[in-house]
Amino acid sequence: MRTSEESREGALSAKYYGASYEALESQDPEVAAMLISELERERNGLQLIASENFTSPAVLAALGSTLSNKYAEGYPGKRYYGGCEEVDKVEELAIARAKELFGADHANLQPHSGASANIAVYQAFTKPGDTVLAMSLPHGGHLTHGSKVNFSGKWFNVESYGVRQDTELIDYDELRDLAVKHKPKMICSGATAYPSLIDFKRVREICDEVGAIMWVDAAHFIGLVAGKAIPSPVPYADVVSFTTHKVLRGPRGGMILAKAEHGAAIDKAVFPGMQGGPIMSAVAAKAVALKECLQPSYQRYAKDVISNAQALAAGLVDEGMRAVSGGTQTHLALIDVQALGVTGKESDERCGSAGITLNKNSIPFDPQPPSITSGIRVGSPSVTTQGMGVGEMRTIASLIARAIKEPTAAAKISGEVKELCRRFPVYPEN
Ligand code: DSN
Repeated sequence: MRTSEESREGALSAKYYGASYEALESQDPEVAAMLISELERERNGLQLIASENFTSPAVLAALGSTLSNKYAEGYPGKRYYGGCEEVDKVEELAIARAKELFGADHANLQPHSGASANIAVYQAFTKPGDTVLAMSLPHGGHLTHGSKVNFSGKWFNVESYGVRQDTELIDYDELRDLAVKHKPKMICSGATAYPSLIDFKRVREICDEVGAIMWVDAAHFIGLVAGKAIPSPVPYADVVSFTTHKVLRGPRGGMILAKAEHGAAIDKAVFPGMQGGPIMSAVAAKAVALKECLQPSYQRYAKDVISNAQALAAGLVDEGMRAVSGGTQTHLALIDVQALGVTGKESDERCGSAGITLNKNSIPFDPQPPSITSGIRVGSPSVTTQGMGVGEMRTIASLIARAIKEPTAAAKISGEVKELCRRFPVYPEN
Protein backbone atom coordinates (compact mmCIF):
# COMPACT_ATOMS: atom_id res chain seq x y z
CA MET A 1 0.00 0.00 0.00
CA ARG A 2 1.42 3.40 -0.96
CA THR A 3 1.87 6.00 1.74
CA SER A 4 0.57 9.54 1.30
CA GLU A 5 4.16 10.72 1.12
CA GLU A 6 4.86 8.38 -1.81
CA SER A 7 1.73 9.62 -3.61
CA ARG A 8 2.80 13.22 -3.02
CA GLU A 9 6.27 12.55 -4.44
CA GLY A 10 4.67 10.94 -7.47
CA ALA A 11 2.31 13.85 -8.05
CA LEU A 12 5.25 16.25 -7.80
CA SER A 13 7.43 14.36 -10.25
CA ALA A 14 4.59 13.75 -12.72
CA LYS A 15 3.19 17.28 -12.16
CA TYR A 16 -0.43 16.15 -12.46
CA TYR A 17 -1.45 19.35 -10.71
CA GLY A 18 0.96 21.49 -12.73
CA ALA A 19 4.21 23.03 -11.54
CA SER A 20 2.31 24.90 -8.84
CA TYR A 21 1.52 21.85 -6.71
CA GLU A 22 4.57 22.60 -4.57
CA ALA A 23 3.28 26.14 -3.96
CA LEU A 24 -0.16 24.81 -3.05
CA GLU A 25 1.30 22.38 -0.56
CA SER A 26 3.40 24.98 1.20
CA GLN A 27 0.61 27.57 1.26
CA ASP A 28 -2.38 25.31 1.94
CA PRO A 29 -1.39 21.82 3.10
CA GLU A 30 -5.00 21.00 4.04
CA VAL A 31 -6.31 21.33 0.47
CA ALA A 32 -3.13 19.78 -0.95
CA ALA A 33 -3.64 16.69 1.23
CA MET A 34 -7.24 16.39 0.00
CA LEU A 35 -6.05 16.43 -3.63
CA ILE A 36 -3.62 13.61 -2.87
CA SER A 37 -6.34 11.64 -1.08
CA GLU A 38 -8.63 11.99 -4.10
CA LEU A 39 -5.82 10.79 -6.38
CA GLU A 40 -5.44 7.75 -4.13
CA ARG A 41 -9.21 7.14 -4.13
CA GLU A 42 -9.26 7.22 -7.92
CA ARG A 43 -6.26 4.88 -8.08
CA ASN A 44 -7.35 2.30 -5.53
CA GLY A 45 -11.00 1.74 -6.45
CA LEU A 46 -13.04 0.82 -9.52
CA GLN A 47 -14.68 3.89 -11.05
CA LEU A 48 -17.83 2.70 -12.82
CA ILE A 49 -19.90 5.91 -12.84
CA ALA A 50 -20.96 6.04 -16.51
CA SER A 51 -20.57 9.83 -16.70
CA GLU A 52 -16.98 9.95 -15.39
CA ASN A 53 -13.56 9.40 -16.91
CA PHE A 54 -9.84 10.09 -16.28
CA THR A 55 -8.63 13.13 -18.25
CA SER A 56 -5.07 13.18 -19.53
CA PRO A 57 -2.27 15.03 -17.69
CA ALA A 58 -2.24 17.47 -20.65
CA VAL A 59 -5.91 18.35 -20.08
CA LEU A 60 -5.25 18.80 -16.34
CA ALA A 61 -2.28 21.07 -17.13
CA ALA A 62 -4.42 23.32 -19.34
CA LEU A 63 -7.11 23.45 -16.65
CA GLY A 64 -4.59 24.51 -14.02
CA SER A 65 -3.05 27.23 -16.21
CA THR A 66 -2.93 31.03 -16.03
CA LEU A 67 -5.78 31.23 -18.55
CA SER A 68 -7.93 30.98 -15.42
CA ASN A 69 -6.94 34.60 -14.74
CA LYS A 70 -8.40 36.09 -17.90
CA TYR A 71 -11.78 37.75 -18.40
CA ALA A 72 -12.92 37.31 -22.00
CA GLU A 73 -16.62 38.17 -22.23
CA GLY A 74 -17.66 37.96 -25.87
CA TYR A 75 -16.16 35.91 -28.66
CA PRO A 76 -12.77 35.90 -30.49
CA GLY A 77 -12.22 39.32 -32.12
CA LYS A 78 -15.32 40.73 -30.34
CA ARG A 79 -14.42 40.90 -26.65
CA TYR A 80 -15.45 43.34 -23.96
CA TYR A 81 -11.96 43.28 -22.37
CA GLY A 82 -8.42 44.04 -23.56
CA GLY A 83 -5.55 41.57 -23.47
CA CYS A 84 -7.48 38.77 -25.17
CA GLU A 85 -4.92 38.07 -27.93
CA GLU A 86 -3.84 34.71 -26.54
CA VAL A 87 -7.25 33.49 -25.37
CA ASP A 88 -8.69 34.44 -28.78
CA LYS A 89 -6.19 32.06 -30.41
CA VAL A 90 -7.08 29.32 -27.93
CA GLU A 91 -10.83 29.65 -28.49
CA GLU A 92 -10.46 29.82 -32.29
CA LEU A 93 -8.36 26.64 -32.24
CA ALA A 94 -10.87 24.88 -29.99
CA ILE A 95 -13.78 25.86 -32.28
CA ALA A 96 -11.90 24.68 -35.38
CA ARG A 97 -11.12 21.33 -33.76
CA ALA A 98 -14.73 20.83 -32.66
CA LYS A 99 -16.05 21.59 -36.15
CA GLU A 100 -13.52 19.21 -37.71
CA LEU A 101 -14.13 16.37 -35.24
CA PHE A 102 -17.93 16.46 -35.51
CA GLY A 103 -18.37 17.82 -39.04
CA ALA A 104 -20.43 20.65 -37.54
CA ASP A 105 -21.22 24.05 -39.06
CA HIS A 106 -20.98 25.92 -35.77
CA ALA A 107 -19.48 25.25 -32.33
CA ASN A 108 -19.71 27.15 -29.03
CA LEU A 109 -17.31 25.94 -26.32
CA GLN A 110 -18.16 28.44 -23.60
CA PRO A 111 -20.92 26.73 -21.57
CA HIS A 112 -19.65 25.95 -18.09
CA SER A 113 -21.58 22.67 -17.91
CA GLY A 114 -24.13 20.48 -19.66
CA ALA A 115 -27.00 22.09 -17.75
CA SER A 116 -25.72 25.55 -18.77
CA ALA A 117 -25.54 24.44 -22.40
CA ASN A 118 -29.14 23.26 -22.15
CA ILE A 119 -30.30 26.58 -20.67
CA ALA A 120 -28.76 28.24 -23.74
CA VAL A 121 -30.60 25.84 -26.07
CA TYR A 122 -33.97 26.65 -24.45
CA GLN A 123 -33.16 30.34 -24.68
CA ALA A 124 -32.12 30.19 -28.34
CA PHE A 125 -35.25 28.41 -29.56
CA THR A 126 -38.10 28.91 -27.08
CA LYS A 127 -39.82 31.39 -24.77
CA PRO A 128 -41.06 30.63 -21.25
CA GLY A 129 -44.38 28.81 -21.44
CA ASP A 130 -43.60 27.13 -24.78
CA THR A 131 -44.13 23.39 -25.17
CA VAL A 132 -41.13 21.07 -25.43
CA LEU A 133 -41.18 17.27 -25.79
CA ALA A 134 -38.42 15.33 -24.02
CA MET A 135 -37.65 11.94 -22.49
CA SER A 136 -39.05 11.46 -18.99
CA LEU A 137 -36.53 11.39 -16.14
CA PRO A 138 -37.76 8.04 -14.69
CA HIS A 139 -37.19 6.46 -18.13
CA GLY A 140 -33.65 7.80 -18.42
CA GLY A 141 -33.97 11.51 -19.25
CA HIS A 142 -32.22 14.40 -17.46
CA LEU A 143 -33.25 17.05 -14.93
CA THR A 144 -33.03 19.72 -17.64
CA HIS A 145 -35.49 17.78 -19.80
CA GLY A 146 -38.49 19.01 -17.81
CA SER A 147 -38.14 17.91 -14.20
CA LYS A 148 -40.57 19.87 -12.01
CA VAL A 149 -37.75 20.82 -9.63
CA ASN A 150 -35.61 22.22 -12.48
CA PHE A 151 -35.91 25.51 -14.43
CA SER A 152 -37.02 23.45 -17.45
CA GLY A 153 -40.10 22.07 -15.69
CA LYS A 154 -40.86 25.37 -13.94
CA TRP A 155 -40.57 27.71 -16.93
CA PHE A 156 -41.66 25.48 -19.82
CA ASN A 157 -44.53 23.16 -20.57
CA VAL A 158 -42.54 19.96 -20.99
CA GLU A 159 -44.41 16.88 -22.20
CA SER A 160 -42.61 13.55 -21.74
CA TYR A 161 -42.20 10.41 -23.79
CA GLY A 162 -40.73 7.16 -22.49
CA VAL A 163 -39.79 3.60 -23.32
CA ARG A 164 -42.11 0.67 -24.09
CA GLN A 165 -42.65 -1.67 -21.14
CA ASP A 166 -42.03 -4.82 -23.22
CA THR A 167 -38.79 -3.77 -24.99
CA GLU A 168 -37.55 -0.96 -22.72
CA LEU A 169 -36.67 0.90 -25.94
CA ILE A 170 -37.92 4.38 -26.89
CA ASP A 171 -41.50 4.22 -28.12
CA TYR A 172 -41.19 6.24 -31.35
CA ASP A 173 -44.91 5.77 -32.12
CA GLU A 174 -45.79 7.35 -28.77
CA LEU A 175 -43.23 10.09 -29.43
CA ARG A 176 -44.85 10.89 -32.79
CA ASP A 177 -48.38 10.82 -31.35
CA LEU A 178 -47.36 13.19 -28.55
CA ALA A 179 -45.63 15.47 -31.06
CA VAL A 180 -48.75 15.63 -33.27
CA LYS A 181 -50.97 16.22 -30.21
CA HIS A 182 -48.89 18.88 -28.42
CA LYS A 183 -47.13 20.57 -31.38
CA PRO A 184 -43.91 21.26 -29.40
CA LYS A 185 -41.55 24.08 -30.40
CA MET A 186 -38.65 21.68 -29.76
CA ILE A 187 -38.16 17.92 -29.38
CA CYS A 188 -35.24 16.71 -27.26
CA SER A 189 -33.64 13.30 -27.63
CA GLY A 190 -30.87 12.11 -25.36
CA ALA A 191 -30.75 10.52 -21.92
CA THR A 192 -28.57 9.73 -18.95
CA ALA A 193 -29.51 6.09 -18.46
CA TYR A 194 -30.52 4.70 -21.85
CA PRO A 195 -28.22 1.86 -23.01
CA SER A 196 -29.45 1.72 -26.63
CA LEU A 197 -28.82 3.81 -29.74
CA ILE A 198 -31.32 6.52 -30.68
CA ASP A 199 -32.90 6.57 -34.15
CA PHE A 200 -32.04 10.16 -35.10
CA LYS A 201 -33.46 9.79 -38.62
CA ARG A 202 -36.85 8.87 -37.16
CA VAL A 203 -36.74 11.78 -34.71
CA ARG A 204 -35.86 14.16 -37.58
CA GLU A 205 -38.89 12.94 -39.54
CA ILE A 206 -41.14 13.56 -36.53
CA CYS A 207 -39.66 17.04 -36.03
CA ASP A 208 -40.23 17.86 -39.70
CA GLU A 209 -43.81 16.58 -39.55
CA VAL A 210 -44.73 18.94 -36.69
CA GLY A 211 -42.30 21.79 -37.45
CA ALA A 212 -40.22 21.34 -34.26
CA ILE A 213 -36.57 22.17 -33.65
CA MET A 214 -34.59 18.93 -33.27
CA TRP A 215 -32.39 19.16 -30.17
CA VAL A 216 -30.13 16.28 -29.20
CA ASP A 217 -28.66 16.27 -25.69
CA ALA A 218 -25.71 14.03 -26.51
CA ALA A 219 -23.89 14.44 -23.20
CA HIS A 220 -23.62 10.75 -22.48
CA PHE A 221 -22.66 9.35 -25.85
CA ILE A 222 -20.91 12.21 -27.70
CA GLY A 223 -17.51 10.63 -26.97
CA LEU A 224 -18.61 7.49 -28.80
CA VAL A 225 -19.65 9.71 -31.73
CA ALA A 226 -16.26 11.47 -31.61
CA GLY A 227 -14.58 8.07 -31.79
CA LYS A 228 -16.80 7.03 -34.72
CA ALA A 229 -18.07 4.05 -32.74
CA ILE A 230 -21.78 4.95 -33.07
CA PRO A 231 -23.82 7.06 -35.56
CA SER A 232 -23.71 10.85 -35.19
CA PRO A 233 -26.77 13.05 -34.53
CA VAL A 234 -24.98 16.07 -36.10
CA PRO A 235 -26.24 15.55 -39.69
CA TYR A 236 -29.85 15.42 -38.45
CA ALA A 237 -30.14 17.81 -35.52
CA ASP A 238 -30.61 21.58 -35.50
CA VAL A 239 -28.64 21.71 -32.28
CA VAL A 240 -26.56 19.24 -30.24
CA SER A 241 -25.57 20.02 -26.64
CA PHE A 242 -23.25 17.97 -24.45
CA THR A 243 -20.75 17.79 -21.65
CA THR A 244 -17.05 17.40 -22.36
CA HIS A 245 -16.04 15.23 -19.41
CA LYS A 246 -17.76 11.89 -19.99
CA VAL A 247 -16.59 9.39 -22.66
CA LEU A 248 -15.12 12.42 -24.49
CA ARG A 249 -12.49 12.56 -21.70
CA GLY A 250 -12.08 16.32 -21.56
CA PRO A 251 -12.43 18.82 -18.70
CA ARG A 252 -15.70 19.27 -16.81
CA GLY A 253 -17.76 21.60 -19.02
CA GLY A 254 -20.28 21.99 -21.83
CA MET A 255 -20.37 22.54 -25.58
CA ILE A 256 -22.99 23.20 -28.27
CA LEU A 257 -22.92 22.36 -32.00
CA ALA A 258 -25.47 23.86 -34.38
CA LYS A 259 -26.46 24.21 -37.99
CA ALA A 260 -25.06 27.40 -39.56
CA GLU A 261 -28.43 29.19 -39.52
CA HIS A 262 -28.68 28.77 -35.73
CA GLY A 263 -25.10 29.79 -34.89
CA ALA A 264 -25.83 33.43 -34.09
CA ALA A 265 -28.83 32.52 -31.88
CA ILE A 266 -26.77 29.98 -29.94
CA ASP A 267 -23.86 32.38 -29.41
CA LYS A 268 -26.22 35.12 -28.22
CA ALA A 269 -27.99 32.69 -25.88
CA VAL A 270 -24.70 31.60 -24.28
CA PHE A 271 -23.33 35.16 -23.98
CA PRO A 272 -24.85 37.51 -22.96
CA GLY A 273 -28.00 35.42 -22.57
CA MET A 274 -26.89 32.91 -19.99
CA GLN A 275 -23.27 33.46 -18.92
CA GLY A 276 -20.73 36.21 -18.41
CA GLY A 277 -17.04 35.49 -18.82
CA PRO A 278 -16.07 32.07 -20.16
CA ILE A 279 -13.65 29.91 -18.17
CA MET A 280 -10.77 30.17 -20.64
CA SER A 281 -8.63 27.54 -18.89
CA ALA A 282 -11.52 25.10 -19.48
CA VAL A 283 -11.82 26.20 -23.12
CA ALA A 284 -8.08 25.47 -23.53
CA ALA A 285 -8.52 22.08 -21.87
CA LYS A 286 -11.43 21.34 -24.24
CA ALA A 287 -9.11 22.15 -27.17
CA VAL A 288 -6.54 19.68 -25.81
CA ALA A 289 -9.17 16.95 -25.39
CA LEU A 290 -10.54 17.53 -28.90
CA LYS A 291 -7.04 17.06 -30.34
CA GLU A 292 -6.81 13.77 -28.44
CA CYS A 293 -10.18 12.71 -29.90
CA LEU A 294 -8.87 13.36 -33.42
CA GLN A 295 -6.18 10.65 -32.99
CA PRO A 296 -6.71 7.05 -34.27
CA SER A 297 -5.98 5.76 -30.74
CA TYR A 298 -9.14 7.52 -29.52
CA GLN A 299 -11.24 5.66 -32.09
CA ARG A 300 -9.87 2.38 -30.74
CA TYR A 301 -10.69 3.57 -27.22
CA ALA A 302 -14.31 4.39 -28.13
CA LYS A 303 -14.85 0.92 -29.63
CA ASP A 304 -13.26 -0.70 -26.56
CA VAL A 305 -15.57 1.31 -24.27
CA ILE A 306 -18.58 -0.34 -25.96
CA SER A 307 -17.17 -3.89 -25.99
CA ASN A 308 -16.23 -3.50 -22.33
CA ALA A 309 -19.72 -2.25 -21.37
CA GLN A 310 -21.22 -5.22 -23.24
CA ALA A 311 -18.92 -7.69 -21.46
CA LEU A 312 -19.70 -6.11 -18.09
CA ALA A 313 -23.46 -6.30 -18.70
CA ALA A 314 -23.19 -9.93 -19.85
CA GLY A 315 -21.14 -10.80 -16.75
CA LEU A 316 -23.74 -9.24 -14.45
CA VAL A 317 -26.52 -11.17 -16.21
CA ASP A 318 -24.53 -14.38 -15.63
CA GLU A 319 -24.46 -13.43 -11.95
CA GLY A 320 -28.29 -13.40 -11.79
CA MET A 321 -29.05 -9.75 -12.56
CA ARG A 322 -31.11 -8.39 -15.48
CA ALA A 323 -29.80 -5.95 -18.09
CA VAL A 324 -32.52 -3.41 -18.98
CA SER A 325 -33.40 -3.66 -22.72
CA GLY A 326 -31.36 -6.85 -22.91
CA GLY A 327 -27.85 -5.33 -22.86
CA THR A 328 -26.11 -2.27 -24.20
CA GLN A 329 -24.95 -0.66 -27.44
CA THR A 330 -23.12 2.13 -25.65
CA HIS A 331 -20.81 2.85 -22.71
CA LEU A 332 -23.33 2.08 -19.97
CA ALA A 333 -25.62 -0.66 -18.78
CA LEU A 334 -28.69 -0.28 -16.60
CA ILE A 335 -28.96 -3.31 -14.32
CA ASP A 336 -32.13 -4.46 -12.55
CA VAL A 337 -31.04 -5.97 -9.20
CA GLN A 338 -34.47 -7.06 -7.93
CA ALA A 339 -33.77 -10.77 -8.50
CA LEU A 340 -30.97 -10.55 -5.91
CA GLY A 341 -33.50 -9.37 -3.29
CA VAL A 342 -31.85 -5.97 -2.86
CA THR A 343 -32.60 -2.38 -3.91
CA GLY A 344 -30.42 -0.15 -6.04
CA LYS A 345 -29.55 1.88 -2.94
CA GLU A 346 -28.38 -1.20 -1.01
CA SER A 347 -26.37 -2.40 -4.01
CA ASP A 348 -24.73 1.01 -4.44
CA GLU A 349 -23.79 1.15 -0.73
CA ARG A 350 -22.47 -2.43 -0.62
CA CYS A 351 -20.36 -1.89 -3.75
CA GLY A 352 -19.06 1.39 -2.29
CA SER A 353 -17.89 -0.44 0.85
CA ALA A 354 -15.96 -2.84 -1.40
CA GLY A 355 -14.18 -0.05 -3.31
CA ILE A 356 -16.49 -0.17 -6.34
CA THR A 357 -18.01 3.23 -7.20
CA LEU A 358 -21.24 3.11 -9.21
CA ASN A 359 -24.69 4.65 -8.77
CA LYS A 360 -28.18 3.51 -7.90
CA ASN A 361 -30.53 4.27 -10.78
CA SER A 362 -34.24 4.02 -11.49
CA ILE A 363 -35.18 1.41 -14.06
CA PRO A 364 -38.17 1.95 -16.37
CA PHE A 365 -41.48 1.44 -14.49
CA ASP A 366 -39.51 1.17 -11.24
CA PRO A 367 -41.67 0.20 -8.22
CA GLN A 368 -39.22 2.02 -5.91
CA PRO A 369 -38.86 5.81 -5.48
CA PRO A 370 -35.80 7.57 -7.02
CA SER A 371 -34.07 7.71 -3.62
CA ILE A 372 -34.15 3.89 -3.39
CA THR A 373 -34.51 2.47 -6.95
CA SER A 374 -34.40 -1.11 -8.23
CA GLY A 375 -31.32 -0.67 -10.38
CA ILE A 376 -27.70 0.28 -10.70
CA ARG A 377 -25.98 2.03 -13.60
CA VAL A 378 -22.50 0.86 -14.59
CA GLY A 379 -20.22 2.45 -17.17
CA SER A 380 -16.94 1.49 -18.81
CA PRO A 381 -15.27 4.83 -19.78
CA SER A 382 -12.88 5.04 -16.80
CA VAL A 383 -11.80 1.40 -16.59
CA THR A 384 -11.24 1.39 -20.38
CA THR A 385 -9.00 4.46 -20.07
CA GLN A 386 -7.03 2.45 -17.48
CA GLY A 387 -6.42 -0.19 -20.16
CA MET A 388 -8.76 -2.90 -18.88
CA GLY A 389 -10.41 -5.21 -21.41
CA VAL A 390 -13.23 -7.74 -21.62
CA GLY A 391 -11.42 -10.25 -19.38
CA GLU A 392 -11.24 -7.67 -16.58
CA MET A 393 -14.92 -6.81 -17.14
CA ARG A 394 -15.82 -10.41 -16.29
CA THR A 395 -13.75 -10.10 -13.11
CA ILE A 396 -15.45 -6.81 -12.24
CA ALA A 397 -18.91 -8.37 -12.76
CA SER A 398 -17.97 -11.10 -10.30
CA LEU A 399 -16.62 -8.54 -7.78
CA ILE A 400 -19.87 -6.51 -8.03
CA ALA A 401 -22.01 -9.62 -7.55
CA ARG A 402 -19.99 -10.72 -4.51
CA ALA A 403 -20.10 -7.21 -3.02
CA ILE A 404 -23.91 -7.20 -3.30
CA LYS A 405 -24.46 -10.79 -2.16
CA GLU A 406 -21.81 -10.96 0.60
CA PRO A 407 -21.76 -7.58 2.39
CA THR A 408 -19.69 -9.03 5.25
CA ALA A 409 -16.86 -9.77 2.78
CA ALA A 410 -16.49 -6.09 1.77
CA ALA A 411 -12.94 -5.74 3.16
CA LYS A 412 -11.70 -8.83 1.33
CA ILE A 413 -13.34 -7.76 -1.94
CA SER A 414 -11.90 -4.26 -1.54
CA GLY A 415 -8.43 -5.87 -1.33
CA GLU A 416 -9.06 -7.71 -4.61
CA VAL A 417 -10.30 -4.47 -6.20
CA LYS A 418 -7.08 -2.71 -5.16
CA GLU A 419 -4.99 -5.53 -6.56
CA LEU A 420 -6.83 -5.32 -9.91
CA CYS A 421 -6.43 -1.53 -10.01
CA ARG A 422 -2.72 -1.82 -9.17
CA ARG A 423 -2.26 -3.75 -12.44
CA PHE A 424 -3.88 -0.88 -14.41
CA PRO A 425 -2.49 2.24 -12.74
CA VAL A 426 -4.28 5.55 -13.10
CA TYR A 427 -1.85 8.43 -13.78
CA PRO A 428 1.28 6.25 -13.68
CA GLU A 429 4.38 8.07 -12.49
CA ASN A 430 6.84 6.68 -15.02
N1 DSN B 1 -25.05 13.68 -13.73
C1 DSN B 1 -24.91 13.13 -15.06
C2 DSN B 1 -24.94 11.64 -15.04
O1 DSN B 1 -24.38 11.05 -14.15
O2 DSN B 1 -25.49 11.05 -15.95
C3 DSN B 1 -25.90 13.70 -15.99
O3 DSN B 1 -25.83 15.07 -15.96
